[in-house]
Amino acid sequence: MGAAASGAGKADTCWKRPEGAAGDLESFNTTEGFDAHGFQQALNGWLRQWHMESTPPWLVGWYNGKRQETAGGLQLIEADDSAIAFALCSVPRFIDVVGEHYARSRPDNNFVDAATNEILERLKQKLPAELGIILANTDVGPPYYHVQTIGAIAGLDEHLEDTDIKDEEWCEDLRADLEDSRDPKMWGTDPETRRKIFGVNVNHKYGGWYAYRILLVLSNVKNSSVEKPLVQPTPLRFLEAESAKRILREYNLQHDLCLWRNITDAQPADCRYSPEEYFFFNETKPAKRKQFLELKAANYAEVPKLRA
Ligand code: B12
Repeated sequence: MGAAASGAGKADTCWKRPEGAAGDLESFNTTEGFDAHGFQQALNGWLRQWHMESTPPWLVGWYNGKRQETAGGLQLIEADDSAIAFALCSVPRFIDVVGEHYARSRPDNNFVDAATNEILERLKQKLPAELGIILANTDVGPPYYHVQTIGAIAGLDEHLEDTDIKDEEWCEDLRADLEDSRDPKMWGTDPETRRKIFGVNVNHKYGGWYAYRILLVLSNVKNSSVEKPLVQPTPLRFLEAESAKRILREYNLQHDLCLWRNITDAQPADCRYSPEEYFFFNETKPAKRKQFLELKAANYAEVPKLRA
């Protein structure tokens, strides 16, 4: 039985974060014989303190190819197809990083983006320029990138579209429910938009309790010069048909309850957002988010130092 179900503490946990020593990152300063997986480990070692994690390494061409196939070539990454890249996600307890950033900098709005940008700048300083670093906050554009496609081609998570559900009657029912529930004031009157089922990504460890934040491309590191050339992984398919339906329905119909984020009822508590995180990330009013962060900041005995 999982800890969440038994209430027996943290025996069943996803809290074991990827291994890797943060201090190693600067040593990846030559492009020849580049150890892409070793770099990912060092990156994860550095990211751990920010409550973030990296995808495995992937090639720009895998992403651009998939965008050609599925979206007519929209939102491509402008780098060589053989360049190595990573996407960085925030995971549970990222709210603490956002709170600390707020207490240090008191931004007026876009509190999460501002915290992400601070991490992005720290990472830029840390990484050897020889690698041809390109960094972008994927919640802010232009340029815009389709991060769910990145997760899918990198083998981090499973991408679910309505076309994956082999039950047209079920899809039609969901479309009808969406049309009834989506307010035309927000969604407009076009029936196609109001009936659209949006795709969602699901991670085997975090379910949906994480978010894509940063794109990192090592534009000078090519697949021909890495120690072990990368081979594109087979797309993940770990969800049972019934779970896939439940998640797609919850994500589209009542995403703010966040039930779509659970793979099972026994999802360990530390693989989900904390209660305060749940409320903060569901809050859409900037003034209320600001007030939440003010309350959080009042609990620090001194201005929090940068984590790295
Ligand atoms: C715009 C946007 C929205 C818009 C529109 C939704 C949308 N999907 O477009 C609105 C405001 C409605 C929205 C809402 C939400 N969003 Co939003 N949103 C985005 C954003 C910024 C861009 C997405 C985009 O480009 N849309 C353009 C349209 C055309 O894309 P699309 O509908 O997905 O269609 C594409 C795919 O279907 C793809 N495709 C087709 N076939 C196939 C097959 C395969 C295998 C693959 C890989 C792709 C693929 O091609 C299509 C054309 O581009 C992304 C972050 C990002 N940078 O990508 C987050 C993102 C998609 N949102 C996210 C979330 C969590 C939400 C919310 C739950 C709110 C929240 N933040 O908690 C709600 C839920 C959605 C709902 N039920 O209404 C997460 C999803 C995480 C996940 N696990 O999948 C993302 C990735 C943000 C993040 N930082 O992680 N969102």
